[in-house]
Amino acid sequence: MSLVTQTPQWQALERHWQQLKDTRMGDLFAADPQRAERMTLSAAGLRVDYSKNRITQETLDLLCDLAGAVDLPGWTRRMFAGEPINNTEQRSVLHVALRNRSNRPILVDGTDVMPAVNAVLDRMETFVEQVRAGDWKGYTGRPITDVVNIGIGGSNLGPKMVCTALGPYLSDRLRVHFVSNVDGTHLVETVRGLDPATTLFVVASKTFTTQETMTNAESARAWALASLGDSAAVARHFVAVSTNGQKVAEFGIDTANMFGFWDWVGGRYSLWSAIGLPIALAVGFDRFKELLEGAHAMDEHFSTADIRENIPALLGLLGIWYANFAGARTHAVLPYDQYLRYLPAYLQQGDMESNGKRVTREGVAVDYTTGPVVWGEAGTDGQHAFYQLIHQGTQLIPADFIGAIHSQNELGDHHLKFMANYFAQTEALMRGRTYDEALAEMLAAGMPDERARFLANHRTFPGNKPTNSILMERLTPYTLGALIAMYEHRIFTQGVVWGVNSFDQWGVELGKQLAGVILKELEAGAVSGEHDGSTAALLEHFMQRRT
Ligand code: G6Q
Repeated sequence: MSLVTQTPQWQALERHWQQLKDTRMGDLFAADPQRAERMTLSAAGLRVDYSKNRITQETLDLLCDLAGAVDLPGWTRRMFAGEPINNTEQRSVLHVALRNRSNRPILVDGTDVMPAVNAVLDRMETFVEQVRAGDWKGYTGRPITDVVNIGIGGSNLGPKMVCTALGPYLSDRLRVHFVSNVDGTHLVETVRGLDPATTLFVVASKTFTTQETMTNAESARAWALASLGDSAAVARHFVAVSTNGQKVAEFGIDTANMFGFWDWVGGRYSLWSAIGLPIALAVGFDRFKELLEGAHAMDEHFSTADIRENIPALLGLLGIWYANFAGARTHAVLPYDQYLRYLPAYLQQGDMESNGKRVTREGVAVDYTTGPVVWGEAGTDGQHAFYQLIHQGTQLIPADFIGAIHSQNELGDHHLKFMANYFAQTEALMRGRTYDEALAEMLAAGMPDERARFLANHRTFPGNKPTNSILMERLTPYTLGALIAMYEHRIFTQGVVWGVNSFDQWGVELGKQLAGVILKELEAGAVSGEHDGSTAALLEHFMQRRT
């Protein structure tokens, strides 16, 4: 199996970058008045303008040839058909089935998964309605006012991000909180002020063995029972979301209060499953369904549109262009929406855990860059912090700007000011400012010639920085679902080009093992394992100071 770098399509792109690397985007716009129109696509409520990229029609043709060479359409078909494309874990990858609102059969080992998916959705709906209506009573007969989701990684980031993003849709009488970190502070600070009699814990863990989650769940149970007294109260105050019924029962949660999912749902792709229970509790089941519908609309687009008109595929290919041919090492996600403030952290996991891989599906070491570092911050805060480096630093940082035409909180002229920044930044990143422009501006302002000439270099911006502008009418459950699914398929596209398995996470598994070994030593109060000098000294120091 040859690496993608040996394909003629890859090599053509390498040559093409050499030809194009000094081309100015401004010149490309000047030469083609239709460029913005030609390089804008719409689907599932999202409008994506990718014209401010360092590309020509030839670049797009070559990138699409590359997608053909790695058989992106074939891999897409295989994913949607339930084939076990997660080859190291021998699993299907079917988050698309969780939001398959068409109910078209999707087979895993010859069995249609849709009846099981729909059955869990039905159970979730019944439960959510009971809790939201106040009909699900706590042990003392009082309705639930607070839900605490205990989970980490994929069992936390997605629901937390979505519950924050859907702020305007939150219930007034049911607050949802998230505890993930095993640092006791997280649980203590979260339950401070909550009443055990009206608090419901959702213990969310695919495996139900994750150290952080199980530790937090046990402490939460102790906190609840310290006040409620009777262990029978657990049945009214704890529900589980898991694939592991046996462990759920061992923990003491009645499996009647367990919402299941399946091994073909990866943690970081699981917010569409029962892991989304806190979302449905927070915004109501109808809104949760709208979220699924938006994602489904994006799935339909991704699985049917030609690559040239396919938003996630093109965004993925543009990322390949910068990472593998232009030398970019990071990708910035910059939402101009305060409700989307956790989106960068969510995508950081989605992307970096999926494509942070060093061998191909076949286990061959790659000789090219794979997943970039994904980072970002909600605008305009980032502008007053790290944008400096994007504008004038030495690294090439492609960036996605995400915004909405209507704010969920129209307050005076805030939204116009906010979006003025959104538009101005992508324009400035592309245009830059030449030495002569900087100089002329300072001289016109009356600055002495010598001082202006000294400062002109500092005030010069190279520009030609690539951005995508993603706009939606309004941030709703539907558009949010579409946006998340767009990024999932962008990640998928890149994984296919790099030939990696985007759906395993052996690095995460390693972390789980390592901490277990050291914990035993900390509990025993003595270093017994084999450690490097630094780790051994750190452990000794820590244990001495604890006694
Ligand atoms: C996600 C990862 C990882 C996982 C957590 C929690 O894709 O596998 O982030 O979600 O480690 O695992 P559990 O849900 O099994 O507790």
